[in-house]
Amino acid sequence: MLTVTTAQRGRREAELKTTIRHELERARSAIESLLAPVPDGVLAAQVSPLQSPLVWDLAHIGWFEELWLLRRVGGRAPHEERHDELYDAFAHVRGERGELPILRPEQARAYVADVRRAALEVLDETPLDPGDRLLADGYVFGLVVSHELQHIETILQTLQLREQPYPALPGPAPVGGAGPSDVLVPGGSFVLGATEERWAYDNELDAHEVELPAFRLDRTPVTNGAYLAFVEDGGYGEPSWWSDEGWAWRGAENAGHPLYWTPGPGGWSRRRFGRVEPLPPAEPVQHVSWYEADAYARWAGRRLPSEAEWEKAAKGACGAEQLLGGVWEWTSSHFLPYPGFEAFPYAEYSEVFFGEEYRVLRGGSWATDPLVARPTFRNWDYPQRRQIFAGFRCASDA
Ligand code: AVJ
Ligand code: FE
Repeated sequence: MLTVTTAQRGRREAELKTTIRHELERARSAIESLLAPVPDGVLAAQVSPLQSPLVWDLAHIGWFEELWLLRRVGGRAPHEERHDELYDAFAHVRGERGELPILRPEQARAYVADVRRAALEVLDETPLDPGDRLLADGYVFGLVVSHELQHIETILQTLQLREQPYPALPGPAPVGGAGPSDVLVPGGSFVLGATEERWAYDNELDAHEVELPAFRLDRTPVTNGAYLAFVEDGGYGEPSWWSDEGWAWRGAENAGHPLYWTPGPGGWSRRRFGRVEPLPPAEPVQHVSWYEADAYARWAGRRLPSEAEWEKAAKGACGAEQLLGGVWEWTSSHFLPYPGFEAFPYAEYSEVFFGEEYRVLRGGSWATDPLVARPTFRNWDYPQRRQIFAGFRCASDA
């Protein structure tokens, strides 16, 4: 029989709702365990102009869930009108949020718990109508899960900026194993973009064929040890390795090494979650700007891969390793729409950021949840940003 019976449809929907409940709970316990060791005074503090106070992230997660699940799907009234202004990321820049009349930690915890209780009621009550794009495959619930998971990383960036010790955390796996320094990715076409991912973001669509000439790609991300050779070779003092913009950035920042590194008589050290430790040479380099990645590549006689090259390598068996879940990898690409792009379900996720101001990062870091760190996921940031868990690998024409 070719038709799907009502009973089969009902069972599939029940399974999907179980998955959604589980993912919502998984995201929330990750957020709660990250924030648990942080005193309320620190939660409310503006740690850096680059980041929101941690308690803003928490309430913003709840506000986003309220907006999409309670109000949009459930048709419920706003919890508090003023939250729309306080927790909309476009209303105030991150560096100003500590000055706003935002919820105090205990209020924020109560707010997100209230929203979650109501969101689970909405999930129970709402048929996941396959004819409604927002509800088909539980898309809007997936959006809320993905959003919360992405804020795990924002919170970790803030905790890394602090000088006070935070409980030990895993990091990117060291680069090891025998193998060539780079691999050949044969020329030919492949499909760029999401085809199977049910909760793909609009910017991963439309999937389309892309033809690429053969290229070479580093087998692994650039390590601290390899990057140190650039530093010690005087790479930060040689303008010919840098783009004009990169050289201007380097001068304005007076940058001489990645963020969190310190030179010392006994060698280089780095600060990680409030602890200063010897620089681990085999670990992928992190906390470099796009400008630094670009300069290193020029010094090494290479270039950065485009995002299409990166995704082709990540989707095929070319022998490249540690592409997912180690460090975000800067690419040479600006953040631009794929052909046929349509903002869904809102322009403020991707569309308003398209343009030449941003560079695309791929792969996800050790701080990125595996649901997000997928081969098609596109992250973007300003080329000067260094607080993100970003490194890179190099490429060259074959
Ligand atoms: C995809 C990481 C660029 O932090 O601005 C979080 C993720 N969007 N809340 C960002 C996001 C809305 C986004 N990045
Ligand atoms: Fe957000």
